Amino acid sequence: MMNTPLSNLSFLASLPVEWQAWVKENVARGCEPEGMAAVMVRDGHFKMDLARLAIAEASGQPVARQAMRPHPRIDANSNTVQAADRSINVLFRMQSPEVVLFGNVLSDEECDALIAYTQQRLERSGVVGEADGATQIHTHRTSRGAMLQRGETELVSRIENRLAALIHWPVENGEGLQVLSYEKSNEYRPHFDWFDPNVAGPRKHLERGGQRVATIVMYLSDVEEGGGTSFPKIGLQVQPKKGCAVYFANTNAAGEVDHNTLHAGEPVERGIKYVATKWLREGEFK
Ligand SMILES: O=C(O)CCC(=O)C(=O)O
Repeated sequence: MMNTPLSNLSFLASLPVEWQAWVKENVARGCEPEGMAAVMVRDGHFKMDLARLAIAEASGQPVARQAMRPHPRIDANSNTVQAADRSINVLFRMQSPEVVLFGNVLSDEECDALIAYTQQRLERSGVVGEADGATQIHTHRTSRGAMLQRGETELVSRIENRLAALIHWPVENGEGLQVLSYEKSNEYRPHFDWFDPNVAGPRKHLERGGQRVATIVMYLSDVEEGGGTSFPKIGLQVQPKKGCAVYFANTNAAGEVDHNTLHAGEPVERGIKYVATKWLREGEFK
C-alpha cells in the first residue's frame, strides 16, 4: 500500500509554490492575517477557509488536525514529471480551480489496449439518482461505458500506479477506471463529480471512501470534431488528444467542494471519443 505523503497534510504545501512563498514572506513581514487572506481570495481565487488555515500554519499556529484534509499534490513546476514508469509532460496548469493538463500519460498502445479490452462490455452510462443514489439512465448522459475493477489487469494496475505517483495519492483511494465511448452527438451535460452531502442519493456514495477529491480524464482517442471537455464556469475547453489527460481538483485542502469544477463532455460531431475516467476518493474506496 502506498502511504499518503506527510507533505499532503499541509494547507501551505497545497498552494502553488508562488503563493507559498507569498504567504511565508508576508507572515515574516508581520502582515495582518485577515488582510492577507482577503488578498488570497481576491487575487488567487482561494476559498477563505483554506487561505486562513495556510496563513495560520505559516505563522506556526496550531492548526486543528481534524481541519486538515489530505489532498492530491502535483509537482507541476517543471514541464516534466517522472511518474513511476513514465515521464509525463505538464502542458498547462491553473490554480483555482486546480486544473492541470498532462501529455504523454498513456502510450498509443495502452490507449488502444484499453479500448479493445472494454469494447464488448460497454453499456449505456448512468447518473447518480438524487433520491436513492442508484444509477439511472438520463438524457444528460448518452455515452456508453464499462467500469473496471482496480488492478483488474496488468495494464490497469500499471496505469493506476502511474497516476498514484503523478498525484501523490494512494491507489486504494481510487475508484476503478471507467472507460467511456461517445459516438456522434453523445455527450455528458454539465455536472459535478463531487457528491452533494445535502442530497440523499449522492450522500450514500460518501459512505464508500468519502468525497471525490479529484478527477482525471484520460483521452484514449483523438476526435475529429467536437467532444471537448468544457468547464463552463471558467471558460475552459480541453480538446481530446490521445494519450493526454486533464486533472482537476473537486475539493481543496480544507475539504470544501469547488463549484467551479462544473464540467461537461461536449457532443461529439465527428469520430468516436474514448476516455478513461479516474475518480479519486478522500479515503480508501472499498
Ligand atoms: O467525457 C468527458 O470529456 C468528461 C467525462 C466526465 O465528465 C466524467 O467522466 O465525469
